[in-house]
Amino acid sequence: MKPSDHPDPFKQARTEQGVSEIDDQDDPVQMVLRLKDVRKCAHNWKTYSSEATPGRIVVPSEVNIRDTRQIPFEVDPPKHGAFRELLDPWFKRPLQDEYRDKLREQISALINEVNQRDSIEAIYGFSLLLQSHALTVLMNTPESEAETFISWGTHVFRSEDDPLDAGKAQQLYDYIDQKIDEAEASPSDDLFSTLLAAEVDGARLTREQIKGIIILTFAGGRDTVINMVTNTLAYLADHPESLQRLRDEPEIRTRAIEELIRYFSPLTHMGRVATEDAQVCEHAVKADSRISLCWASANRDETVFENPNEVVLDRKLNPHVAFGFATHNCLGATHARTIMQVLIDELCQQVDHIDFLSADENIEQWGEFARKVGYHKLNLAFHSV
Ligand code: EMZ
Repeated sequence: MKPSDHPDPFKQARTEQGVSEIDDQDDPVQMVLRLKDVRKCAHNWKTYSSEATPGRIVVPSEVNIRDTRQIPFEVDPPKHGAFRELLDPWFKRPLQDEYRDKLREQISALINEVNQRDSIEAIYGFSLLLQSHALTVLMNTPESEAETFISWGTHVFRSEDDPLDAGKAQQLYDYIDQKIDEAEASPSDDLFSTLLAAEVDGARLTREQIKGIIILTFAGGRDTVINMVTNTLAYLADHPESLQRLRDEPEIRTRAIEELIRYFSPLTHMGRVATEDAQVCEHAVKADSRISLCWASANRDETVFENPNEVVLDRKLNPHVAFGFATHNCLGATHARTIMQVLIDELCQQVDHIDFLSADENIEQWGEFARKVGYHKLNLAFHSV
């Protein structure tokens, strides 16, 4: 085992049963573990709904810290489609040169800075900064807002000793309320103002709907992007030959990024609520009970991926589901992929190698499964080319 490895805790349960039940705040969840079943259930939104009580499809459930429905994430078709139509153009802006150039400027400056230091703690000294600055580009708000985002830490609903921190959540809700007020008073071209002016099915969005979209924008891509970036740095530190290969063979970078996303699967799983009695892998799923689509397990499914527990940088067939699948595939995926492209390009250009100094792993516990999702601390030393 190398320090940057992420073992697969689901193998036995996936191959033997295909599902495994865990408890979550006395509201059990049947985890679906095989790729084929995960895709089937994700596709079947009529039986496995996302439109339950707000927060209930998230595992751990957020019903106790959130009343606002996140949009489009907690809305089913056909309404879901109308919201996606409104939001897709905004969330596809990362494909524009100007957007990419802004990210490049931010990420290049950050790498240049860490290159000068003897060592850094990568989460608070790199990934959190990168995610927060990039978020200002996604929201089209002044870059100075990043300071506020940084002050919230790595998860908007979780703090170090509390996996569901109501006080912390309130901070985010207050910020959003204040920004909507400001946008009402003096509109700009940021996401708040754009949503205030937008219509869905011929009607203006309600304030609650705008909040639901913005909360998702803040919460959905927070710890996931931070873990993705941190895990990538740890991997490249541990595998200098891979950094060299990415430098020498730029044509494999797109594949390499998908492979890293598959391997790290920053979001372990996402829930659904059954609307009727159903069955997964011969296990009964009762109406109104929860299942989870375990992207992390599906992405190591040995019946689909050859050498699933290895990072194969130029993996050719890679039908991973790290960004979800079907109706609810990730709205922020283009932003996340663009961050990864710019990050890899800039690392190849500016960094000769990275020393892995020490790490404190972040292990999630889901019932019997202990899954490494990233790090609490990761100390690295960057060496410029
Ligand atoms: C929800 C979720 C979305 C949830 C795609 O994932 O991300 C989680 O980190 C949040 O806690 O509220 O936004």
